[in-house]
Amino acid sequence: MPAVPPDIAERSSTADATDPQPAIMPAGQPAPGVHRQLPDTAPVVIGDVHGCLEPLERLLSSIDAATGGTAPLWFAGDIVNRGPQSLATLRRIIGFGERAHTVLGNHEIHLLGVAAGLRRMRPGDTIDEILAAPDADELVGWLRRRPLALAGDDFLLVHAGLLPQWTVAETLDLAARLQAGFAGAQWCDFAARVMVPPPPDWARAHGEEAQLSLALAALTRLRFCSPAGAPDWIGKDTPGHAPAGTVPWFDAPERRSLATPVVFGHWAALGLMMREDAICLDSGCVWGNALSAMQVHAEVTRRPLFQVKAVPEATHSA
Ligand SMILES: [Mn+2]
Repeated sequence: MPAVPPDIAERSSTADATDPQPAIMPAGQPAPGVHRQLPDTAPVVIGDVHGCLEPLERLLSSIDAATGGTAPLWFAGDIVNRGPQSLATLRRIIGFGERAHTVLGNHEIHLLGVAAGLRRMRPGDTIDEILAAPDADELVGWLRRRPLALAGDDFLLVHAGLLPQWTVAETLDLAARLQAGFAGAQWCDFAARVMVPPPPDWARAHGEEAQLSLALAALTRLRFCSPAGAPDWIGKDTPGHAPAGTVPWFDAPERRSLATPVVFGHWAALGLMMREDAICLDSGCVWGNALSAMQVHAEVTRRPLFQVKAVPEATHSA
């Protein structure tokens, strides 16, 4: 297991990403001249939950208290597996209906692979309760219809990363083709064609299946790549321990998506990272650190951060 830094910032409820002052107006104190707050429709993006339902409930309470309970909830993927309550977490998120959206993470793709008979369960997997549920077909059906990328008003959400050659529009097109394949009636055949070792880089991805296999891998697993965009699929550590000849994907020179902020998870060793062009929200809840979320307004100075510890304070001592 890679070392996950324990130095997650201690934040009990909310704080602004860039301003030391809290971004949330105190309850009952509207700004002068404002009689009724309009609903805030900027999505709150939630990092990798991994079946950690109890911290998710505390985080949702904090989000709802600050935003009025109607803000769209966008999950960064890896909502299931590794943690203690994969099935209940999945049901909770499905239960939000149109309010919640999630992109697929590598753990959802793994689950789909197991469901399709392409993958075996691995040690530490906690997805068996989903596949054994009486309504497993419906649960798997819901998952395989989810997107691999979501466009906000002024940002893009993916689970892991983008290759430097992709524009945001090209990324959304690749993600839509993958989603259509997994949603289709022949989805097991489609999964067998794209859940394969991908070509080594985009320049050598010739043809539909080569492109989609590399797109699936990058969108759900990318961390490091060469400056020219050849992914390294092994390194999981911090950027300071990048495999030789690689950089974090978001630091690749001439990245064509640079003008649009990309929000992602997947990289627990990187942890919470808030830059204008790249925002990582995987703060390692399933490893005992914290669960993070950010309401992503277009304005950089209006992106409140929500964070709860994996274990509640009261039971943390002793
Ligand atoms: Mn992941």
